[in-house]
Amino acid sequence: MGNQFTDIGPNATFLPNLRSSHIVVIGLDNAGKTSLLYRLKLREFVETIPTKGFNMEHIKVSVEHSNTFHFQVWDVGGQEKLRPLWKSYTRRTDGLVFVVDAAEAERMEEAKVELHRISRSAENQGMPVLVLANKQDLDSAMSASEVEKVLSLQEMSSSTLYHTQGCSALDGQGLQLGLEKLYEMILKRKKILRQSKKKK
Ligand code: G3D
Ligand code: MG
Repeated sequence: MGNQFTDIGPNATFLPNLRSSHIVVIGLDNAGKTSLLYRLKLREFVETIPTKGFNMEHIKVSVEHSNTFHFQVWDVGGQEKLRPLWKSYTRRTDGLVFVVDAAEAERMEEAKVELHRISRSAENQGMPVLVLANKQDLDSAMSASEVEKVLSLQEMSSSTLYHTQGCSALDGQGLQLGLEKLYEMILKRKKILRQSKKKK
């Protein structure tokens, strides 16, 4: 597994000539990550490279009117044994998508611990975070604002831009909006970084 990881690490550029954002998709097992990726890929399939232990998937998504942007999406299994790898996956990425099963209140604390662990790690300081409160098609699902509260997103570092979006991988609701918000945050962060560089 170690070799595979370095062979096709997050820096591998499969779409060299395209304007692309590096997005990492993570979350506990059963949150709906794979389902979300499949839902997104219906728009336009680019490439999927399944490997032992994790999937690397590329998708192309339309964001706003005529703009099309390329997302490299990493679907990392949320299983216990893979969690220490999350930090490596999330290095040098533009944005993080954290998927939670909004209908599973019992696992929110577990999800919260993992999300804060990742967002606190030095490499990810300031990386925009889109939380997808998935499975909104279920009556028992917590709303986006309830999820935001229970995950204590306001406790993340003050430099971290975040947004919580309710969605459903089942019917697709909320996905486009969520990605648009993520893209806005990425642009905003790039602008902030440029401005702070100029000041130095
Ligand atoms: P993961 O990749 O994060 O581990 P999966 O999660 O995409 O494999 O999804 C786990 C289970 O949740 C699957 O059910 C899947 O169909 C279901 N699921 C994912 N997204 C949604 C959603 O938006 N609404 C509902 N109702 N179910 C969803 P199974 O039964 O196949 O295990
Ligand atoms: Mg999966």
